[in-house]
Amino acid sequence: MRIYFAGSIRGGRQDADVYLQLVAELDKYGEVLTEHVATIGEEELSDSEIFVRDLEWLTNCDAVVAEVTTPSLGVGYEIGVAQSLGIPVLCLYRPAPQRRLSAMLGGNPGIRVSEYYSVGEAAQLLGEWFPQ
Ligand code: 6IA
Repeated sequence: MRIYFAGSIRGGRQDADVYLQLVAELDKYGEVLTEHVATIGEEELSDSEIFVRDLEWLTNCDAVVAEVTTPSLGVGYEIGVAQSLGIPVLCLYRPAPQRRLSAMLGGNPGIRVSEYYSVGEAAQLLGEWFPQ
């Protein structure tokens, strides 16, 4: 199982710690193609090299797991591409009083959006979503 993990980079890194823990969970289900989303430091790649590399991974993955609590243009784009290719998408979202998830995800019947409040809960959701 090749898993594309999507999480905010330029949209804001406040959930980077959560991404790290989710990637550790995802490792149980297959190969995580995009571990750098959790660990990212400065990369030497240009934006166009990043785009080409990530699109290559995205178009060749078996499943997309996106952490969508921190809004990110890149993550939204990746979800749209995956959906149009028929790749299963699971979005993980932590609700909070001061934010609302985009209707493009929350109202989208073609993807799964699951709410969670702790990484333990997210781990359980992943266990239910991935085929045994
Ligand atoms: O719009 P965002 O930057 O928040 O988009 C984040 C999403 O786009 C992630 O799920 C990644 O798959 C992809 N992405 C965006 N920027 C990069 C990147 N930048 N490296 C890898 N994937 C990326 C490297 C530069 C960084 C050191 C700031």
